[in-house]
Formats: sequence, C-alpha cells, structure tokens
Amino acid sequence: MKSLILVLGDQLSASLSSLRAVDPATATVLMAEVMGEATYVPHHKKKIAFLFSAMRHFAEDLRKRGFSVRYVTLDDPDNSQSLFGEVRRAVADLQPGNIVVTEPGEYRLMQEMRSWQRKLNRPVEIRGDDRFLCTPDEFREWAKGRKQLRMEFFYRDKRRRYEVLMEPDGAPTGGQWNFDQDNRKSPPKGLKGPKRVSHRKDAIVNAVLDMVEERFGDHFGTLRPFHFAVTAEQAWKEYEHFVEKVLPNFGDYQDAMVAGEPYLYHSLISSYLNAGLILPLQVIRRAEKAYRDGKAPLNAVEGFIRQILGWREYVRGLYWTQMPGYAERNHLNAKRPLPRYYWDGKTKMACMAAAIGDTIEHAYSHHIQRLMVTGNFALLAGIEPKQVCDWYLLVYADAYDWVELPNTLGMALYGDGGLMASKPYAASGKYIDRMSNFCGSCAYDVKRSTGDKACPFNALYWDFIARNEKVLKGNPRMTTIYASWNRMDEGKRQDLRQAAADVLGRLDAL
Ligand code: FAD
Ligand code: DLZ
Ligand code: SF4
Repeated sequence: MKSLILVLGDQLSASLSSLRAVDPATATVLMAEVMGEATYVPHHKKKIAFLFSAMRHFAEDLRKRGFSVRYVTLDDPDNSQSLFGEVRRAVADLQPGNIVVTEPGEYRLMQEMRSWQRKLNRPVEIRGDDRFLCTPDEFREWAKGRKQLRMEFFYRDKRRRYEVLMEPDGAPTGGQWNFDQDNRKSPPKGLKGPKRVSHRKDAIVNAVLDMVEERFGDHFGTLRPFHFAVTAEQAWKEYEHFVEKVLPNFGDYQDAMVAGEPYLYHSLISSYLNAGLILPLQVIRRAEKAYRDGKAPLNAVEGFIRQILGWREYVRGLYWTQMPGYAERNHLNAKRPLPRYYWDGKTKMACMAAAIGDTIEHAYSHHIQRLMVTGNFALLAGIEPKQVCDWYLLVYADAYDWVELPNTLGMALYGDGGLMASKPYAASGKYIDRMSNFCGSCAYDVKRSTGDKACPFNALYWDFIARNEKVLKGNPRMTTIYASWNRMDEGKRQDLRQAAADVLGRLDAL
C-alpha cells in the first residue's frame, strides 16, 4: 500500500516513528512550510528561519535515504498555507492508501488530526513519539494516586529506568540524587561565558533568511546575524563543544546572570532537541560519559541531566495529562495586560531590558532570566497568564505549547495552583542583585522599596504576598514569608502597598 507520511517541522529526526516500517520505495514524505503554523502566534523571525532551514535540510537527507519527498515551500503558489490543506492536496494528487504521522507536540494539532481520517476518508495512523523518554500514559500511571506531583521523584524513577548515573547496587552515583547544594553560585566579577561554535550558512539558509525577512519582516526579533545549527550534524558538533568546554561549569553558574553574556554556561540545545535534530537519550548518555571519563564534575553533569531527563519529560507529562483545561487556569486571578516593554525591551529596569534584549536578538534567554526576571515580574505585577504564555510561545526559538505552557503558566506564574511548583517563584530585587550584575547599572535602587528611585520588584513583591494572602497562606512553604509580612509594622506595610500601587499605576512607563 502507498503511504503518505506527514513530517512536521519539529519532527526532524532520522529515527522518527512515522518513518519506520514503511517502504521508501512506495511511501511519499510530505513536509510543508505553511502560514498557519508560522502565524498561529507570530513567531520570532529567527525561530521561523531556523525551522524552515532545518526542514529543508532534513528533506534533503530523506531524499538521500531513498524517500520520495513532497516538500512544499511557503511561496509555492499552490500552497494552501495550512497543514490539513497540504495533506488534502497531497491525498488528491497521490491517492495514498493511508496517512502516517508521529503524534504532534501540541494539543491543538492533535485535536485537529483526530478529525482527518473522517475528512479524508482514509486511515490516518498517529504513531507515538518515542523520542521522548516517558509516554503520556506512563506519566498518567506514575501520577495516579499521588497526593502531590513532584519532579524530583519522577526524575529518580527515570534515572533507575534508563540506568543513568546509577551504580550496580542500585544507588545513585556519588551517593546522592541531586547535587544542587554545590551549584548555583553568584557570578564572580568579570564572569564571561566561553566562545560558542558558529556555523557556515549555505545557500539553503541564505534563501530562507531572505524569505523570512520579506514575508515576516513585521514579526518580533532580529533575524541577522543568524547562528543556529540547521542539521543534525551541526547540532551535534555544537553539543560536543558544549560537553568539552562548557559543561564542567554548568552547575556552578546555572542561575547566574551577567549583562552582555546571554549564554554563560548553558547548553543552547533546547531548539535542537525540540525540533528533533538531536535526541534526549543521546545527549544524556554523552554527558554521563563526560563524567565517567573524568572530563566534567558530577554536580555539573547531574544538574544538566536532571534538566533533560527530569524537567523536560515532567513538563511534557503534565501537559498531556492536564490539557485542555490547563491552558485556561489562572489560580491567582491575574488580569493586567502585558506591559509594552516586553515587545521592545525599552525599560529603565536593567534586568528586564537585558532579558528582553537577549530575547529580541537571539530568540533565547536562559532559564533564570525567563523564570526570575521576565516571569517573576509578570507574576508580581499580576499579568494575565494567557498574554504572558502567548509572549513566551512566540519569542523563543525552542517554544512549543507542550513545554512553554507548563513552564510559563505553571512554574513562572503559579497559574496551576502548585502542580509545577510547590510555591510561587516570587522574588524581590534582592534575589536578582545576588545572582546578577544588573543592579549596579540600573536606574533604580535595589536597596529601596519606596519612592521614585525604588526597584519596582521590591514593593511589587510584598504587594504580591499581601494581595494573595488568602490563596497562599495555607501553603507550608509560605509560612515564613507570611510570618515576616505580618510581623512588619503596619505603617511600613501600608507604605509598601502604596508604593506598589504607584508602580502598577505607571507599569508601562517603568
Ligand atoms: P540548559 O540550561 O542548558 O538546559 C539543558 C536542557 O534542559 C535544555 O536545553 C532543555 O531541553 C532542558 N530544560 C531545562 N529546563 C527545562 C524546563 N524547565 N522545562 C523543559 N526543559 C528544560 N524550554 C523549552 O525548551 N521551550 C520553552 O518554550 C520553554 N519556555 C520556558 C518558559 C519559562 C517561563 C521558563 C521559566 C522556562 C522555559 N523553558 C522552556 C525551560 C528553559 O528555560 C529552557 O529549556 C532553557 O532555557 C533552554 O536553554 P538551554 O538549552 O541553554 O538550556
Ligand atoms: C513552529 C512551526 C513553524 C513556524 N512552521 C511550521 C511549518 O511551516 N510547518 C510545519 O510542519 N511545522 C511548523 N512548525 C512546527 C509546528 O508548529 C509543530 O509541529 C506543532 O506545533 C506541533 O508541535
Ligand atoms: Fe532589576 Fe531592580 Fe536590579 Fe534594577 S534594581 S536591575 S529593576 S532588580
């Protein structure tokens, strides 16, 4: 039987389930660049350029493997500009016996695909995505009957199951599951990240960059210079460089933030992992080998592996078991609109200007900037989760609903009431000052909480605590904070709340 295999833009893996057990001689692979996917949120220019370049390269690789590939470019005059439209057109032209696809990463597309069999009057086989290390059903089973879901226990299960950093007697390597007490140092003065690999741009990339400039010129972010790897080979080369030169310091400076240093000691592999250019287990095994070979310390390797084997799989499990209701949650009833500087980075707050500026330039900012700067500010100011989530989904090259939503709505905004995080990641300017060098060059004074010059995070922090007291007070991890707030002199509390009201009154002008 002739099969039509649809490969999506984030399914660029040679071992993809939909490409297995089909005869390249009779199957046709369909890949399509469509406005529907490029604009369901108006993605960062670099994200579109990265994905279209990687898609075109992947199509070439498939042809070399003997597949017949029907690749529809964005400017093909017959392009219907939707994935379903392109599947329907291919079905009409090729009359395949069935359609095969690996399950999509996003709920909205999965819902849509479920109707394709009826609409196309042909079997549509949706295969599981075994590039991930935990299926949604396995996650559901793990979560069943647990009073509280905690990533740490999920992660330990996965360490045992995949025998990662485990000793033959079943104990975790180094005698502990987690070495975070050795990690997360404040940045020393002058801290700089190592130089990164850059890739030669070929004709495919240059053609895509020109097209993106022309067709998506009004989208968020700068397009050039463009440094992304766009093939599996380039992505792996970049990762090898990370393992050798960067990983040894990953743990130490995981939470550090330095002006002008967007990458520091992070891996920059999320876009490659999420598009399928490199695979999580391959990445994890390579990092473990670096430890076993004595090339990187355990605190760095364990911390790094936890992000991928733990957090990445945990957020996906949560997404698929909580959707569709999850996207609508707003536990703290936050309603304010997103301030305008999220779009242009023009704010006097040095930390926000840096995090948003990096995002505009690189379609990237690292975890602590996302969580403790832009995310924390949105949490403290009570910005509506939907607006914040849409922003995160469109500005980062690694953003897909399955990973962005739990991180933003759950981890950063506490919108799920504690499924992702056991307490809100709310912090005043003091945290940012400890973990960065931003405050020294800021127009605001991190030591002040009231007055025109006061760091906006400070009063907003206490106002957040006060206005959410009813919802958060019962949380045992908030007891100390509420004890401090309630011990505070009434006059001071009133001053802080008035200062917060002033800040919120001029939110767009900070
Ligand atoms: P590193 O710090 O080097 O970490 C290594 C890898 O671990 C990452 O590449 C990533 O695959 C994985 N990882 C680390 N933390 C997480 C996490 N919390 N959830 C899932 N995977 C994780 N990550 C995305 O891939 N896509 C998103 O859309 C996304 N949105 C986020 C939104 C918010 C508000 C926050 C707080 C975090 C978000 N993250 C997202 C998680 C994390 O910030 C990024 O994975 C990370 O910054 C990517 O940079 P890196 O590859 O240099 O990561
Ligand atoms: C993100 C994205 C973009 C910008 N464009 C396309 C596209 O033109 N064609 C395609 O197949 N996929 C694209 N993607 C990735 C999809 O949005 C992604 O596959 C779904 O969101 C499921 O995760
Ligand atoms: Fe950010 Fe406040 Fe520090 Fe300025 S003073 S950089 S606003 S934390």
